[in-house]
Amino acid sequence: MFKNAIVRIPGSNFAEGLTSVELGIPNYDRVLQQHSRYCQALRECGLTITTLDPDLNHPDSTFVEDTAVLTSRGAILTRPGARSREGEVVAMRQAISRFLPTVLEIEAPGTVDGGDICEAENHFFLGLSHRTNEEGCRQLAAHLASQGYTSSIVDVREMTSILHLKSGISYIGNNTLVVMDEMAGNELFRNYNLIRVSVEESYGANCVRVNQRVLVAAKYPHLTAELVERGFNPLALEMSEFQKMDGGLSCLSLRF
Ligand code: CIR
Repeated sequence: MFKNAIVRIPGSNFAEGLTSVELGIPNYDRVLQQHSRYCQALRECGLTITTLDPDLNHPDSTFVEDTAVLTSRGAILTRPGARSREGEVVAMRQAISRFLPTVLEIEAPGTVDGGDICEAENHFFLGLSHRTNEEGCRQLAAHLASQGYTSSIVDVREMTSILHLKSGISYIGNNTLVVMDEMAGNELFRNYNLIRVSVEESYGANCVRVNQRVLVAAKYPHLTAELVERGFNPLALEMSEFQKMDGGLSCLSLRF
């Protein structure tokens, strides 16, 4: 069960962040509305939210998930792979240390974005991507092992349609992975129940189990129906403005 979440209000320069997609410029009013609804959804799932102020020095800083890997055994601060995002970790260290010890961190030349790290109970999938490098994976695997977790690496560097591992895969409990079709054949996932997501709905593969609900991006009817069929309780959220900046549902919060 999660009890808490940390979020950061998007800054007025949110649209100046990094993106690799051409879906248009985010509308700031809608960004704030969607973010506020997202926070409300977390509250509906029973979480107490710590809300950080906008950080205009870091336009991508609303994507807080990338700055830390939180487990029930402690926090590991990351070292984001994009130069413009490195400074985001300093503020996050302070915010997290109110709740959890933050003695472990990724050090140069390692890089890790939290969006590449998928927790599946006691095992972690570490996405080797253009943000998370081999040294980052090595350090993180060692930190996780020190907390009693196993891990394996999933190389997504050739998958041009996704930024992070979790853009294409999510663990939602009950031994179930939601996974985009392109990744579903990976041997590492063979012992899981898979909910496969078609190319048309692939943005929906980034969903988040929060206590009794599964937060899922709105407008993906097949995925939502399949979640219901498999006994999950989806809560659909409009994410259009974050999608324009390559952001998925999971990246807007750190949950613990
Ligand atoms: C970036 O490119 O870093 C941001 N614009 C989006 C980060 C999304 N993070 C995530 O999915 N975990």
